[in-house]
Amino acid sequence: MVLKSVIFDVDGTLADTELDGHLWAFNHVFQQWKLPFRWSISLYRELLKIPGGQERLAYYQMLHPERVPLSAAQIAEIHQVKTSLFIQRVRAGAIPLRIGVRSLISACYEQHIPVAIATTTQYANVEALLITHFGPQWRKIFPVVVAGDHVVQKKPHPCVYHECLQRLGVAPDEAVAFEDSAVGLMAARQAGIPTVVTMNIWTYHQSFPDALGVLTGIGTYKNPAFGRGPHGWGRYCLNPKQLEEWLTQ
Ligand code: XBP
Ligand code: MG
Repeated sequence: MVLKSVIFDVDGTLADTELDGHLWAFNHVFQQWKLPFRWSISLYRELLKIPGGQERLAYYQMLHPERVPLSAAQIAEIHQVKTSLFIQRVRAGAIPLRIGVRSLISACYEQHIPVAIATTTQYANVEALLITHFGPQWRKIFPVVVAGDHVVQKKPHPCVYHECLQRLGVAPDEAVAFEDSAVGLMAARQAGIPTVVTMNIWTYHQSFPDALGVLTGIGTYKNPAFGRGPHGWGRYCLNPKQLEEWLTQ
C-alpha cells in the first residue's frame, strides 16, 4: 500500500494546546466576565469529553445554571473572546509543537506526501498555530485544512475526515491519521482511515480500539516514542517509510 497522505488532528496531537492554550484562555475570559468559577485541570479533563469549546461551556452551564447566568449569544461571545486569547497565546510562542511532529511533517513535504488537518477546533486557531510554526508559506505544507467551523457535525462524527479525503483525492486506506483521543480515533476509524494514537496527559487513560499504534508520541531519533505498533511494543521515531510499512500489515 502506498502512503498518499498524512492527516493530523490538532489539539493534543500537533501540539499540547489544551492546558496552556484553551484552558488558560477560558479561565482568562471567565475572569474578564467576572464569572464566579474557574475550570480546574481535573474538571477540564472531564469537560474535554465534550468536543467543541462552545459546546463544552454550554454543557457546563447545563450542569451549573446558577454559575453561568448567560444566554446562548453570550456563550458564543465568550467563545469568540476565548479564541482570540488562544490565538494571542499561540502567536506569542507559548504553544510548541509536540516532539517529532515537525520532523515527520518535513519528511512528508520532502517526499511530496500531502499533509492535511482534521480538527474540531476553529480554523482561526489552526491558522495561528501553522503560521507561527511553519511561516507564511504554511499552505504549501498543509494543502487541506478542515476545521470544526467548516463542518456541521464535530468528532466523533467522521465528517472532518470525509471532507479531508475528498479534498485530498485519496482513499481511506491510502492515508494515515494521527489523533490523541478516543473521540478523535473514533472519527478517523469511522472514515476508514488507519490511525496512530499519540496519547497525552488528557487521554492516556482512554482505550483506543482498532488503532494502528498507540504511542507516547511521534518520537525523534534522540527522543524516541514508546508504545505499541502493529508488530508489538517498542521505541519508535515515526517517518513516512515506517508508516507505509505499517499500512501493508
Ligand atoms: C479538540 C477539541 C476542541 C478544543 C477547543 O479538537 O475538542 O474543541 O478543545 O477548541 P481536536 P475550540 O482534538 O479535534 O483538534 O474552542 O475552538 O472548539
Ligand atoms: Mg485532539
